[in-house]
Amino acid sequence: MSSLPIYEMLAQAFASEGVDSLFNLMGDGNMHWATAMSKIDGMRVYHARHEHCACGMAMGYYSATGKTGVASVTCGPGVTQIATALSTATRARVPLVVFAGESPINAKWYNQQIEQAPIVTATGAHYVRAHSAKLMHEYVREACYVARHERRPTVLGVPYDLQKQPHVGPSDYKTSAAYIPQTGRTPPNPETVALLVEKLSAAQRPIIIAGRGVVSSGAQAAVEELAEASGALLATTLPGRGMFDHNPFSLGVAGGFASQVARDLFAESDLVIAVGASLTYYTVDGGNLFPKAYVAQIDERPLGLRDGMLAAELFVKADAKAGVEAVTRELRQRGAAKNGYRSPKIAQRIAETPVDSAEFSVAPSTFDPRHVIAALDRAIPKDWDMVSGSGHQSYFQTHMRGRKPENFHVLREFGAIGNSISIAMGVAAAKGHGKVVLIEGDGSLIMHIQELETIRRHGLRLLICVLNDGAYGAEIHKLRQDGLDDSGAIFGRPDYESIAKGFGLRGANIKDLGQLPALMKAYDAQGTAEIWNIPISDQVTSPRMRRVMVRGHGVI
Ligand SMILES: Cc1ncc(C[n+]2csc(CCOP(=O)(O)OP(=O)(O)O)c2C)c(N)n1
Ligand SMILES: [Mg+2]
Repeated sequence: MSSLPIYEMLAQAFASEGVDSLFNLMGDGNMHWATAMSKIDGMRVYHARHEHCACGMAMGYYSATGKTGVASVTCGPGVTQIATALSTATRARVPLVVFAGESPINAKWYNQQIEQAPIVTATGAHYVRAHSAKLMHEYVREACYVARHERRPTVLGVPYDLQKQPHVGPSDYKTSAAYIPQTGRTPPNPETVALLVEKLSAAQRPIIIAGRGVVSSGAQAAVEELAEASGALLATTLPGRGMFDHNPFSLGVAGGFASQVARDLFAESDLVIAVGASLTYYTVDGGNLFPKAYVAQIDERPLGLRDGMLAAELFVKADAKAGVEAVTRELRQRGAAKNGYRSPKIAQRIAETPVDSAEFSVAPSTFDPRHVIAALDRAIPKDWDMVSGSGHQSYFQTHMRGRKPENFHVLREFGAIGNSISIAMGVAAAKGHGKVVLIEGDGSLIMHIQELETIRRHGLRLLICVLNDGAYGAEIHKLRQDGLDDSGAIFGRPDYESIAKGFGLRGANIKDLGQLPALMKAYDAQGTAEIWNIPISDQVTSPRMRRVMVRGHGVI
């Protein structure tokens, strides 16, 4: 038995879970616990300026390390602030634990009282209502277990008067890891493998789309081998971006962000096999990407109905590596390898077709965003971590090349702008090497600009490149198309050089893309975060936006 206050014991339980970083904003409900956390040996505590950003940092930490992110907010207004972050984490299946207080259970009245559970569960997150002093260990374990095992954000609500009472249970804590089933790789059912091999043998133009499941299962080489044996072209989901950039038969990303040549080749495909990819609305471009293809999926968690559509017609339920290797084995046993969709002509087409060759008139002193991305791709070393921002500009950065998906951080499933600065901060905190770039829109960045202060105070090192069209680009293009006044979405280009400097960081307004290599050297040579403010044209629309404009609807 221990006589520690409960908040101390709770902090020790989190430390036993292997937590080494906490992203926090204090109030009545969490300040005792957060302070106890900060006294634990080796614990790094980051204090953000907005609760949403504390959660965003924890999500970035997860994206960079694969470990559960831990954030903390106070009760009441601290919890209402994080509805967007929780929804984002739910959609992106991010294991996240948020320690929130709860209003005191023994008070007759408390101004910050609100029913937290419905707010949290409405986002899809799990809520643990920790009201029994005896069960505190169980609560922490449940929160960590659900976050990790279900890849779902979880909020732990502990009334703050209860936190100050002495802990009455046993002092030893059994971690959630002991409760997580270790089942090893799921092998495929040989019957479904045989069905898929039949389809693959008959296909003339197969394409394999690899998703995040391929990365987590270490199946990249196995997927390339299957593609070669079956004559399939290769593509990835957006989070899998860059996986096969070295392969001459790689089309880059599938979906609404696909290049022109990828779209053309997908349009003629007769078989698409998704591996470790859940075939979201975005990956299949709302059903428009491969209308002629028979679709099969190899996945641990096959979903028949995905985003309102039939995801696939044949499902091989398996770990990506085990499933793909079984299909390749069976295919080889059945006969010789075939060329399928592969030929020197196709490789040449892939290599030579520009991503998008549409022409626009670009106003003086602004840049074509496609040229900006090409210049950034040359200036930023390939091994850097890259965080993808939101808005219309995010299309362009998708086409940077030769960067591994392990270093690519994109958590945009909920479609909320304003998240990426804190996600990038979490990546920078976890990596600690300063080789992190956030490419972001001007409107998204300013939504949580206060976090530049957090960056400065904690000495976080990252490079922020703003593709600044002086507007909510996503909105102006749609409004213009519909013949409406766009002025409500135009703000003028913020002077991010001065903003950065005002927060004690470095900044540069880019006048010439030729400056970038020298600026890169200067960034490397010092220890402070930096913003490059790059004025882009508000006339250049992405192919994705142009299609949305033609169809007159769509999700962007
Ligand atoms: C929280 C939230 N508010 C509003 C929107 C609507 N929205 C989508 S894109 C966008 C514009 C983002 O502007 P910016 O970051 O400058 O990127 P751009 O589209 O200009 O490239 C807005 C306001 C949203 N998706 N999320
Ligand atoms: Mg903008």
